[in-house]
Amino acid sequence: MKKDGSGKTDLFLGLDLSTQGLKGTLIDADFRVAAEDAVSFDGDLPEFKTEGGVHRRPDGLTVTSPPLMWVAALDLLFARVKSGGWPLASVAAVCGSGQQHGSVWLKRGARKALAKLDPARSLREQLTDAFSVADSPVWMDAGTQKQCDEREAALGGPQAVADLTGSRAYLRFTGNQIARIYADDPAAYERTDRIALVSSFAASLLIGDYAPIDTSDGSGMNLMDVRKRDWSRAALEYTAPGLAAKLGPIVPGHETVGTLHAYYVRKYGFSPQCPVVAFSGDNPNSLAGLRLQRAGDVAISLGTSDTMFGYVLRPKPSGVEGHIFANPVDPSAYMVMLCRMNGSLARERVRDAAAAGSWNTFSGFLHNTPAGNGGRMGIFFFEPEITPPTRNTGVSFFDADGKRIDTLPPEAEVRALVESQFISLRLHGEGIGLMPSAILATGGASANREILRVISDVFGAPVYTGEQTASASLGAAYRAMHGWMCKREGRFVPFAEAMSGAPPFARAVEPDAAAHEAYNRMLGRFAKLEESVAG
Ligand code: ADP
Ligand code: XUL
Repeated sequence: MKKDGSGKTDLFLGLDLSTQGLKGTLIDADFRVAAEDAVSFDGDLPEFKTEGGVHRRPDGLTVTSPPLMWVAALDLLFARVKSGGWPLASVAAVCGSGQQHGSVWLKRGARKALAKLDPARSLREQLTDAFSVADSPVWMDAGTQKQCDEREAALGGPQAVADLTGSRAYLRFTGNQIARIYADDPAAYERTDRIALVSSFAASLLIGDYAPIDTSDGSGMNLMDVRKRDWSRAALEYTAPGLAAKLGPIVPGHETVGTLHAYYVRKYGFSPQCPVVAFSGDNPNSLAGLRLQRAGDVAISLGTSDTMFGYVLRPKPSGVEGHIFANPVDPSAYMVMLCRMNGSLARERVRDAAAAGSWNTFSGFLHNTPAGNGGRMGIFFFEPEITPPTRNTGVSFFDADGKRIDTLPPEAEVRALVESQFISLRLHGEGIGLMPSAILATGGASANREILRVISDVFGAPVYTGEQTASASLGAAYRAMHGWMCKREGRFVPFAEAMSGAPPFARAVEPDAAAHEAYNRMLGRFAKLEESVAG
């Protein structure tokens, strides 16, 4: 899959419309990153007066972004990369990513405006009047508690909502945001012709028509039947009248949704007939970016918070925690995701308190203490935790008999922290069907081999590393390549096959059988202690 037949090298473009900016990543057919560039909303488009890409209302709950800013960013990025010499005529396919859950409200007439985009004028000029809601709610918005409670009550409780849609009702999930806008401003809802996600909106700009939502990003709405991968009539009913028509169709992530509008061909020099593959959410794109490709492949991103997500065939939706999404690269699989708040920031706090602020000392303590910590355990909720959900904060230590104790020696405290983080991830992951057979570690703390060793032993799985971080724009570029292959071959090409030429990840740590056994024996006791602290 090197050449496109015309002798030109095929390039694949991934875009990422995130909270703070718009990024583009161009890769070649050998999976090498050929170029990257980005636009920052605050810095490059100051007239929209965003902070971190958003507007926060004084109520402390409502967080929005102007969709016209996203429109302006697209022209700005393309103008920049064109003048930077990117060979846009060699782009074989485009795909993209959007922050999850945010919605874009297009009013009647928008479809026509998209269709007749004129390269002599800017996108922004031509789409100023396209929106029925000028400020789009984004994923940080938390003003929908009432709608979430109503949804769960109407559909039979949190577990029933999770069984149906993949997640219990969450404040940021789009269906609850839609219900709120309908309640607050029914006239705006009435004026609306199409409600897009940030991802499908960006794709719509590119094809000059309404692009369908993909099933993976569509899973972040509390509106889709996650097993049937189609809108749930019951879930739509409790949201707003006539919603199905406003949402339009839903398609699997590998499908092509159209070709680039002539606007981009004439203005920026893209080749005519360049296919646009369905855009998806940033987390689904990160799964593709890390090339998870078979059931049991799991990524653990050790950033500010720790996120674990994986490629799963048999998920177990939870009414308490975690998310089940349709898998963006496999129409018969799922993506399961969990987030722990107390990740790197907790490790830094214990490093500072117990290891004199040194990662070296911290790692040395891990190296010199036994797996299982002689039965001593700690539960560390410096911040209210998401998994398990709790508002209780504080640190609790326990001796080998499960009795509370005030302190642990520094080296045991470091071990107690790291073991608790990953035993907890394993427990809660198993609860929703995440059982890793191979783990790809990314993010800042994946540089720490002693932490990787604990992860490998807790899960009993090898840990791989790569230079790659969980990058949504790179994932979008891979998905552009995948979708392009599916279209070219007229069949569903397994993602593993599409990615077979990519450089392998390095196998960093093998699990130790005895250590893994020690952790297996700790699980039950840990679960009880964690529950007693979380309440
Ligand atoms: P984010 O993308 O969430 O900002 P990163 O993935 O860049 O986070 O990770 C940054 C974190 O990595 C820092 O907060 C730091 O705690 C952690 N980190 C960096 N080096 C090490 C190390 N050697 N051992 C453990 N943690 C580390
Ligand atoms: C995921 C979520 C965030 C946004 C960020 O559920 O809300 O990760 O997708 O862009």
